[in-house]
Amino acid sequence: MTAAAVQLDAVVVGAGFGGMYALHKLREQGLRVRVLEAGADVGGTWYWNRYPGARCDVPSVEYSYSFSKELQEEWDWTEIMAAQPEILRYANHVADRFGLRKDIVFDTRVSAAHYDDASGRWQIETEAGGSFVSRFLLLATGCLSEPNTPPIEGADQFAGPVYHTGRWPHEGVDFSGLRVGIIGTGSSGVQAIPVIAEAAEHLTVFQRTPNYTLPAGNRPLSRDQLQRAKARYETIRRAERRSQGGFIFGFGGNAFIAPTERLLETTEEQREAAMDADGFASLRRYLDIALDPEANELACEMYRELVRRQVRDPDTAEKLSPRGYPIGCKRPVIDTGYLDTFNRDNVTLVDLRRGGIERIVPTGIETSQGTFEIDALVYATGFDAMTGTILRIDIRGRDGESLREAWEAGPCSYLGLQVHGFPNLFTITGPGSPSVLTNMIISIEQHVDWISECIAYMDANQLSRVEPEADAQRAWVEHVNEVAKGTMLTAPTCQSWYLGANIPGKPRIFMPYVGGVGQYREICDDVSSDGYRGFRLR
Ligand code: N01
Repeated sequence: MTAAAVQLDAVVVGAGFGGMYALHKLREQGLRVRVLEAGADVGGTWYWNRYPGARCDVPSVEYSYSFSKELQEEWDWTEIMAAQPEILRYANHVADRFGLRKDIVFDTRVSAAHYDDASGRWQIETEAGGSFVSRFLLLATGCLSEPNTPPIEGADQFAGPVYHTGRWPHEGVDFSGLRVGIIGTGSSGVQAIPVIAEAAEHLTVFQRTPNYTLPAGNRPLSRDQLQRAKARYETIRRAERRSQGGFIFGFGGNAFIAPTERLLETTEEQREAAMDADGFASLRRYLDIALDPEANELACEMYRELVRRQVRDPDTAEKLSPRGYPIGCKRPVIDTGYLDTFNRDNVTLVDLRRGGIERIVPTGIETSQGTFEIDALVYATGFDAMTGTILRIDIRGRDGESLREAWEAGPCSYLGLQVHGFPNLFTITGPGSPSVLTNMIISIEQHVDWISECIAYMDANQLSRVEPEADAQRAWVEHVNEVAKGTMLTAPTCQSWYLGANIPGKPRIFMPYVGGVGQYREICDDVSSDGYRGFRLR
């Protein structure tokens, strides 16, 4: 350790919504805090993901901080689900309003964090050679922040510009007059494709797995809707905190239909009538799609029928039809005009199930179906989710054990908050917590509040170290697996990033906690009010 190391109570890694709130909360508690952020400014996911069409899929009245009534009152969202620039403006407003920037070190990537048991301190190093010493280390590194670029032969030979949706240039990209190729049709691809298709001369979409995507139903948020939501904010927030997903769609609009019917109890005529009346949104009506494989398969068939109705060319419709995995096994995808994009003359869909990518050449992409010439290439190929960014840091715990070793067979934690062997290290929305299955901001606030209360309890009781017991951690991991079992999320045919299945060699473990925001909060509160049951406090 160099003499110049900055001495702190807490180091927070990441200045997205998690890190910003952690800084505010812990600073208010009187702690000396520093946030270390790899980017040049705040916003996390909304700082990096500036690709065309990027937008939230949770209503912004709900996907926003609830910790400050004044903040809630003064910020006016303009659309039901805000686009990336508006969310980034909001993040900047929060940083200014609460004076956060003075304690954030930007353009600083953490390379290592080693725990010294003798002093009870974390020693944190940055890639640029900076050193920090801190009692607590909070990883607010985001669940989807380590971009995945698949290794494709010849990729470095491509002559034109190459982009990744998760690292989009801040000055934007002008695709006019260009033949663009895009690989990937997850949430990012599905949002970007319609917008790029409008700008480019030609767009070729390389699709490995078609997705079940439902219309976003986004629209401007009227003054009246906003005022009604603001008037009900307390009720909305209380309901979110008790809910399954951390949202209730309580913004005064009606874009979302609450499921109340059973698909298996409908007749063919009723299903036809539902599809005629509501199109894809009709699939939101049925409760049993998420629960019953037979209902799910029927819903998949309805989905394919709706694709055939929407997409003019029958072969393209067939290519866009998902098969062999259930609706609900992957993160739900919502779109604005996605399927209609494939009715455009300047869009070609390459179904990689009929022959995969063989290599990238300077002028395009070679597949076993032929070569597709392109001038610019976009990877919409997702992330090494939930663990990628954490494990990129060389983290070593009490006995010098590395977190990479501890998580070799998949991430283990107690409550998704702490890892045995790594005292005073907290993960904000880490694996084993509801995180990505929920409204992230509600889950972030719950984690930060719990961690700050734990630190306050330690300070009040002159305790210096907190760490989960091995048994408590084992029991929690079993519980996380148990509740995920039998859901569509862990169906044997499911290949999702929730399971790590998108990264070759990553252990297949279901990472988030399915129990829901309300139940999870009760468990965490019960643990803390029971003297931090399962944690060893020294
Ligand atoms: O990433 P993904 P994403 N050759 O992993 C394909 C959040 N998010 O960035 O399915 C060819 O979902 C891959 O194909 P396959 C949200 O939580 C939210 O789109 O593996 N293709 C897939 O089509 C989301 O779930 C919002 O067969 C390859 C795509 O790339 C998460 O971020 C918006 C390939 C990756 O899809 C990730 O979404 C955007 C290869 N070698 C993102 N490798 C909203 O709030 C991968 N693919 C709306």
